[in-house]
Formats: sequence, C-alpha cells, structure tokens
Amino acid sequence: MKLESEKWFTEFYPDDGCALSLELSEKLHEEQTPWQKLEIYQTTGFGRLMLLDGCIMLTSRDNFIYHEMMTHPVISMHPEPKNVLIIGGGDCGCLREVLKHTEIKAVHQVDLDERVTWASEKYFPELSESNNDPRASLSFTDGVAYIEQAKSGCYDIIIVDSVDPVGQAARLYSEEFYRACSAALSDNGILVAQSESPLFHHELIKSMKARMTEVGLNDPATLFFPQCTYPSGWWSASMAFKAGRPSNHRPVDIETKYYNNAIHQAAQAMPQFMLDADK
Ligand code: AG3
Repeated sequence: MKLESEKWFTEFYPDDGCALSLELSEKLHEEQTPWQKLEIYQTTGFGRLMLLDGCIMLTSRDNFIYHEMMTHPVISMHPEPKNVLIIGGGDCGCLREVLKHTEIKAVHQVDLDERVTWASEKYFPELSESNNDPRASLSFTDGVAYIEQAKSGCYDIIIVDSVDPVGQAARLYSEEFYRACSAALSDNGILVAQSESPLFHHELIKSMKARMTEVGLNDPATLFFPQCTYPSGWWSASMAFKAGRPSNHRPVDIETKYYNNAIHQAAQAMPQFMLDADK
C-alpha cells in the first residue's frame, strides 16, 4: 500500500530503527509555546493526537492505559493516601484518575507549560472533566524548583508524568530530583515516575531505580503495561517506597477501563530478560 505522507504523522525512533505512524484527517492546532512545539491533530483511528516537540504524548484512544497505571497502583498500595503531587501531567489525565479516589483530600499539579493544559482542556475535554474539583489545584512552574522548596513530608504520593529524559526534562530523572521528592514524601510515601519502554530503555529503568534507592527510598519496582502509541508499544512506570513496599494493596472500587486487581498483580511481573540483565 502506498502511503500518502502528508496524511500521516510518523514518530521515528532512530536508535532502534523503527517508527510509528498515525493517519491524520485534520490539523487542529499548532504553536511554539515558550517551552516546546505543541501540535494537536484529528486522526482517523485514534481520536485526537497531542504532540510535544514531535513526540506523541497522548491519543484519545489509548491514553487511559498510561494514566490509570500511573495512578491507581500506587494509590491502592498506600495505606492512607491523602495528599498527592503530580509533576508534569499538564494534560490532566493523571489528575482525573487521582480524583476518582474519594479518600484523596488534595491533588496539586505542577507543570511548566500552561499551554499544554489549555490545549488539553480544549481538545481533550474528557481529561479535564474533574479540574474544577475543589480538591484539585494547578500551578505552572518548574517542577524541580517546586519540589526543592516543598515542605518536608507533605505528600503521600508523588507522580512524575514527564516527557522523555531529554533536554530540560532530564532533570526530572536525576538523583537530586529524587532526593527532593523523597524529602517531600510522608512516612508511608510512594514515588512513581514514568520510565519509558522496557524493550528500548531497560538501562534507564535500571538507573532510575538505582537512583531512587540511592536517595533512601526502598523496594524499587516497575509496572509494565501496553501503550501502543509510545516507542515499542510497551511502556513502564517505576516506583519506590519511603517505608518499604506494602505486602497488600487495597482493592479499588472506582470505574476504570484497564486497571483492576488482576492487572495490579500482573503488571509487576518482571520479564525474564530484565531479571537476567539485573543479576
Ligand atoms: N508522558 C510520557 C510521554 C513519553 C512518550 N515518548 C515518546 N512519544 N517518544 C506522557 C504524558 C501523558 N500525560
């Protein structure tokens, strides 16, 4: 089949010699924000598509998997989660999932780029449907500076929903950043961060967990899940615990499309090649 290139967006993964294409039907928005290039398209098969600097951030069709896996597993592992901080996450997809939990008393989201939230509110209104919840607050500032000034022990859960570790965003994967997150976590606190593809970025996952341990967090672990519009189609989130990993989680009673109790267990199973490489 001949592809009409102007109708397709392709994200190339040159390091791995592959790419992913989505068929487009309309360009809805394009701007250079003070921080990055932001584009929104209508696709033929995946609903709407958001790109930042040419990288796929989300589509309407499959973002639920990522957003549910970044939020529900850690919330259900915390004995009494009340205060949540989201760093990045400007599209508000994680925020919406966190707010589904009635035991959560406050969620603060800190993203550098206000335009991402603007675009999400306009083009992905389903993700922002809970933004007016009185428990939610948003600020648009640098997440690293924010966490360095945060009161010690004030968050039960910190979720790092960032872009790939390149340029400015690389700071969100650093030991200094994790040290500040650890200080801001309460006694049973949990840190979770998006950690790229297990197939393409295994070394990164390994080093993120090593850094989390280095700053005094315990029992680092990875959650694995499909995300067909991200590099390799297979994605991960890595977490570590202030007080050690609890042996149980609380089954959650909320409406989800991907996460459930069986997924909670299954997502933590380590693939053999990673176990072997970590030996
Ligand atoms: N944050 C992780 C996006 C990484 C995708 N990488 C890529 N396409 N090269 C997504 C933000 C969703 N809230």
